[in-house]
Amino acid sequence: MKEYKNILTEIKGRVGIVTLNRPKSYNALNYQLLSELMDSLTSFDKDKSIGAMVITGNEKTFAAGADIIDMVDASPDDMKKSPFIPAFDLIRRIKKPIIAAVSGYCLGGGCELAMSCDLIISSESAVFGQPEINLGIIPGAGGTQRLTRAVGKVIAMEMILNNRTLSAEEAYSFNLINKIYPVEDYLKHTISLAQEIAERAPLAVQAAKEIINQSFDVSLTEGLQNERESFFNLFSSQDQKEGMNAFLDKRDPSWKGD
Ligand code: DAK
Repeated sequence: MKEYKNILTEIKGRVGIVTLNRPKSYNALNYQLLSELMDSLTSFDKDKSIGAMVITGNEKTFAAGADIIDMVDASPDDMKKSPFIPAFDLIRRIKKPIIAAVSGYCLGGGCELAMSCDLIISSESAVFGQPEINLGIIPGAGGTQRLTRAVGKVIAMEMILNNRTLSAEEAYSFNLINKIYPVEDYLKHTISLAQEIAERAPLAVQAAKEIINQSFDVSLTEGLQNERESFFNLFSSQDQKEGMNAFLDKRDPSWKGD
């Protein structure tokens, strides 16, 4: 396994796990961390033995946002060249499901990173927020869009205009996250969920992820068309034959991912 400076990587069963690892700066997303994150997600996505990924931090912090030291003297042109842009674009192209396992601070770019994942599992101590207004900026990696789609306009307005933070309970009640567990075992539960998904038919899982995520971008008519095409395509896979034959034979399917 490759050695990185700002993240740790690990494979458990069919799950690739990335742990953000700059605890002294509350996992602030500096440029090197982002490039390591891109590298690790890309290699997990290419690895056929992996079916799903988890991005996590530590119990105190998922990530407190972009590293403010990297941005303090930046010009608009500097920001246009920021690795935030390729990193967040790359996460959108990852084919396998990614689950964010969040505990403690999940702020700014950290909250945007969690929202770029496909599911979010949180510990009871999680705090979600978009505090960029305190720095004289707005969210720039999807916060205004993904947060609004998840929690609705009025809560997003309060969070982004006035730095309202959400507890785990509130985030759950506003549909921002999937589940809450005690701090001691939120990560264990996240990895189990990722493993369950990773053991399912890989092509169908990836097709479902793609079409659900596309639904935020397209009209209902286009989305239904995309769904239908993807559905038809799966009938050219061996896994579809295997899944249906296994059902009829009353046995467990054995997925090949082709
Ligand atoms: N950046 C750099 N350092 C940070 C940091 C951050 N985001 N967050 C925390 N730290 C550092 C602190 O400076 C401190 O460092 P030392 O003084 O020990 O050297 C250390 O972590 C501990 O922090 P505190 O002393 O402040 O600890 P507290 O427990 O009192 O408070 C806190 C914890 C997380 C509530 C607080 O540190 C905090 O408010 N942090 C900043 C949160 C924030 O404002 N986040 C938003 C950042 S802006 C882009 C798209 C998006 C973005 C960027 C580019 N493009 C499209 C190009 C995203 C922007 C953002 O995320």
